[in-house]
Amino acid sequence: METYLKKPIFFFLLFVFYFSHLNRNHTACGYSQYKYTSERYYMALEDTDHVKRGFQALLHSFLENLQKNLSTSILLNVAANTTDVIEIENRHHKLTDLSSFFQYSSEQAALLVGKIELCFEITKNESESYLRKWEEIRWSLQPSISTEVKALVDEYFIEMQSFHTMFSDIIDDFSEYVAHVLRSVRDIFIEYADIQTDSFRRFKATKLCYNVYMDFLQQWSAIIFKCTTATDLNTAYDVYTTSETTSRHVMTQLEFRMQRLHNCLASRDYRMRCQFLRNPERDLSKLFIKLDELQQYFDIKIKRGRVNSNRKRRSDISEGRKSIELKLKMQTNRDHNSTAGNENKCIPIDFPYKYMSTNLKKCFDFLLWESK
Ligand SMILES: *[C@@H]1O[C@H](CO)[C@@H](O)[C@H](O)[C@H]1NC(C)=O
Ligand SMILES: *[C@@H]1O[C@H](CO)[C@@H](O)[C@H](O)[C@H]1NC(C)=O
Ligand SMILES: *[C@@H]1O[C@H](CO)[C@@H](O)[C@H](O)[C@H]1NC(C)=O
Ligand SMILES: *[C@@H]1O[C@H](CO)[C@@H](O)[C@H](O)[C@H]1NC(C)=O
Ligand SMILES: CC(=O)N[C@H]1CO[C@H](CO)[C@@H](O)[C@@H]1O
Repeated sequence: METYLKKPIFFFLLFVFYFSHLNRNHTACGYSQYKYTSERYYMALEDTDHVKRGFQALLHSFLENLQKNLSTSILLNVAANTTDVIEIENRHHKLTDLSSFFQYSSEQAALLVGKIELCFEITKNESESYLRKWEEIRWSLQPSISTEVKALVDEYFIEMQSFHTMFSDIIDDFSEYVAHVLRSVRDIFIEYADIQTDSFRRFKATKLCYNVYMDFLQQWSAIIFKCTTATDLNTAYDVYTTSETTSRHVMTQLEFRMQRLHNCLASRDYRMRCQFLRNPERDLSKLFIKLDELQQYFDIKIKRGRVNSNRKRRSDISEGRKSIELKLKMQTNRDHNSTAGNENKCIPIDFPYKYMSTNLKKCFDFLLWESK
């Protein structure tokens, strides 16, 4: 072939190679041959995110809607030209809408807890599956590969295992906290919805009573809602989002390491390409730092600044001290009767009867109530 033809052909081949390379599914640093992290993991993240955004949107405009739906002055204007029957029906709907809202929100909180717990479990399993993949590679090594390299692969594996243990512990702590917060939101909302349904059964449906009761519910719904969704819920969203970001990063890094191991063992040049195996601690140090940061973030967010200044190094982690400490802390938090104990401080005892004006009390069949 003429030399003047060779050059374009060379560039053409380079071009083809480059674009065929681009068109592959890339996951880690552009040269992933296999997708190591499962679709299931990414789908779980997406799905959870979707439900989380839905839940946030649902709660987002509650206070405005409450104002709109239960404002008696707006209803009075509308009602000026309607019959009493229509008007009362209208108000009846507003009140059932309100309790439906709390019931639905409670269900959504429960759904979100389920999604988040599953997502965290899949995350842990995904991390564990990297250990299995590493072992598979270890067992399928060619006999020609030296025992020295095999030993290095084993040592690296031990470091990965230690990373996995630490990562799983942190995920467990995050999961416990987020689930705890969301479950208490679920419990308060459903209790409040039940109280409304129950009260409504004893309600005397007159025009005046509707007005007084709607004012009452508008005021208390705002109080109870704000109390339930205050700092803890926002912290829980934050904790979840942060752990999700870190988890994505961890998966990319693990994937990268699998690919690198694969490449190094497939090449004949171990000395060059398997360098990273020689010092697993250093090679994984950035990932361990990432976990440390995550743990610190968690301590600051949850323990509200009461941070143990001596950051725990890995030597401690293998003893599992940190996670036991955290679990104990969470257990003591939860021990005050989780379903109806400290969480439901947002709904006062003997609500609503005790908090009603004398006028409003007259609107209920309160003989039934007092005998309760
Ligand atoms: C990977 O590539 C295949 C085939 O080209 C495609 O069907 C699939 O959706 C891709 N997956 C991702 C995550 O891009
Ligand atoms: C307000 O009314 C709308 C329409 O009836 C309903 O969809 C919504 O859930 C209500 N919101 C509240 C907070 O009552
Ligand atoms: C995670 O792994 C455990 C143990 O291997 C298994 O029992 C569980 O079903 C897995 N969870 C999910 C969601 O795949
Ligand atoms: C917790 O609830 C149980 C019943 O569910 C009750 O027997 C116990 O006294 C409660 N403990 C506290 C501290 O309220
Ligand atoms: C019940 C009542 O007052 N209905 C009136 C509502 O307003 C229309 C005119 O806008 C009247 O025709 C109705 O009689």
